[in-house]
Amino acid sequence: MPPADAAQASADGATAVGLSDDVPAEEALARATAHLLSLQHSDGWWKGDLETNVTMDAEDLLLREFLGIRTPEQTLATAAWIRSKQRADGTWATFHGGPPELSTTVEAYVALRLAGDDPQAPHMAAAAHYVREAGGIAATRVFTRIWLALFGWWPWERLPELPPEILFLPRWAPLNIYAFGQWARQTIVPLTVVSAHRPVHPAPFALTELHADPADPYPLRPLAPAASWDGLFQRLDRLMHHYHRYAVRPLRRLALARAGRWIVHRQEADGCWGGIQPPAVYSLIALNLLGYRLDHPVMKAGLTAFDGFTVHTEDGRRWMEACQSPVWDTCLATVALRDAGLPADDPALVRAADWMLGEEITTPGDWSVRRPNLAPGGWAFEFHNDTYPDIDDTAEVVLALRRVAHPEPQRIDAAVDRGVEWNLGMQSREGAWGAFDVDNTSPLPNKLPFCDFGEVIDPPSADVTAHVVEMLAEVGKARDPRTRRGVAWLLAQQEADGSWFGRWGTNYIYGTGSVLPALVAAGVRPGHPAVRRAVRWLESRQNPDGGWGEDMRSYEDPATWAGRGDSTASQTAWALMALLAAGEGPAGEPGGADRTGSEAVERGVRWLTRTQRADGTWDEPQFTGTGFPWDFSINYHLYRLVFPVTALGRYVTGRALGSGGGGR
Ligand code: R03
Repeated sequence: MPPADAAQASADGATAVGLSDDVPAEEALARATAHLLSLQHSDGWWKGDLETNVTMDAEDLLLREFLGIRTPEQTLATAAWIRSKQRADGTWATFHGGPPELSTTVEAYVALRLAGDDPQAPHMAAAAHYVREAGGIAATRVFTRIWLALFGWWPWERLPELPPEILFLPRWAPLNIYAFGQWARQTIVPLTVVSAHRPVHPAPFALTELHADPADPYPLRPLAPAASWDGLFQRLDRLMHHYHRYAVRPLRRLALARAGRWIVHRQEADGCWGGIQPPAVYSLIALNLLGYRLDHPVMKAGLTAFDGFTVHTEDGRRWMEACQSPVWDTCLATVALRDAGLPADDPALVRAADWMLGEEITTPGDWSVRRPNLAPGGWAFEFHNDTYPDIDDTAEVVLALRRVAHPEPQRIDAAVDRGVEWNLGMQSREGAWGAFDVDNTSPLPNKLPFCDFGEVIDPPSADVTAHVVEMLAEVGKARDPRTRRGVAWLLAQQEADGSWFGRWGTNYIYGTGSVLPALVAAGVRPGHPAVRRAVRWLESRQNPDGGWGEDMRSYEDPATWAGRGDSTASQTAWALMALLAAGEGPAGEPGGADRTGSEAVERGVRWLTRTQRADGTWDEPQFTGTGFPWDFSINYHLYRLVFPVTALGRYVTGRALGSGGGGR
């Protein structure tokens, strides 16, 4: 254990240094590394469970009910899972310890009724009571009411219109499908088919107990002033409802046929769409309505894909992942293991690199609409999502590949070059990077009454931009004007308190933990005022126990919650990665000669060593991943291990930035 600041830490009494039960960082790192290695699949990849919330499970049962394929076994096992996630007050949340969430609770309740739970049973009555108090079915989000409309529990006429004719809008027109983020685009196209058909599957029971006002169960929402954006789009929506009735039939037929082709064309090799749950479920419903029978190969493959997203627990419960993260987990694990000191030619790392090389996407995708002349060369997050490589995964895979000494280095070099060029080509006009597309910043999609959940556009974010900048710096492009524009954008995005917003991880700790290593890699000196302000912010948010944590509430109420919450392993690691990159850290360690000893780092490291489990990993029930700020949260089960390995590795070896370049 480095002796830095020991006297000071003991003196302030917050944490004593050298407690007898303290495990040295080297030992904690060795255990964590062994555990991480043990999780690698023999094909070379890692994949931690991607845990979200029970809407995934409820919608799985509703989909199967709608298609007529729901089995008693699935229903029993899924209902057991949903019940196990209900809290004492009868509600469900979207993240560990979160507040009751109305739409989630309605969907979970309906699924349990499908499973035969008695509405009079205490757990059901408590849920229904909460739903009525919170405004009833009428107050749920559009997606929830679409699921209810499929069974006649909500009238289609009282849902926002989504005409399939939008597929005819040219690329330059406002609200054309490419103005939406990839996930929204993939979801909206099948939903245009569904809402044009307005199907109603006979309801197996009534849901009157979920109406706030039984006298007016399907209230029209009041119109906003005509002169406001909301008001304008609401009136447009009313117009569209008239159009639904008088839609020119041949035009509609053409639009539906086009939507069908668009969907089928985008089915991935595993049968999924876009790698994520919403497009998959709505595409199956849409294609079914377009006449695809369940034994059609497209439908069969789509249904089989769900089996791959199903997790079975040892006690017989069953739950669904919203998405799968093998590429993301594998590149992060590769970087972590190199940081931990594994040799660049370790067979585990060569296997990982081989697998990542095979995952490179070599065909154009939806991103080509905005960049028709850009050559392919990116990576997606999932096993199969060739239409949608993303910029975040591509940056991290490049960082990972460069750290491996592969027997055929020219294959690595060529893949790295293509990844770098693809990411450079995907830079948005403001100099930063979004996740899937270039310049996906139109404000209009957000104004649609349909879009009341999550994000629907994909503007540049600080975390993705930081990962790209770090990667570009490591491949020797720190002085490239495109990298410099990214750096300038990041500096301009810093919050007044010194932190950065986290779009895909929670929240300011993730943003700051992504940006500081990138800035320093790109040549911003640790003494730069922006770096100093960020360091002070991190130090001010360190918990008395030495760790860092940030609750999802920081998205709703940053004034109270930014950088605050129970300490977690992943967030403590992000803070440490930032501080180490900024030159804070163990004094007198190899490579750390110019560092000042940092008490914050010592205390953070001790939080990790003290809370580590005997098997080398950490417990982390808290959700620290972000799908959509506040609306959709993720517990990435590998985060609790992979980020502490990186942080401890960089601490122990004294390498602030994992220094890429592998063994070559
Ligand atoms: C960590 C960085 C890598 N990152 C990709 C991360 C992907 C995370 C999983 C995304 O899963 C989704 C779940 C979703 N739900 N609902 C939607 C959705 C999208 C993605 C959704 C919401 C609104 C519309 C359409 C779909 Br409109 C549950 C870059």
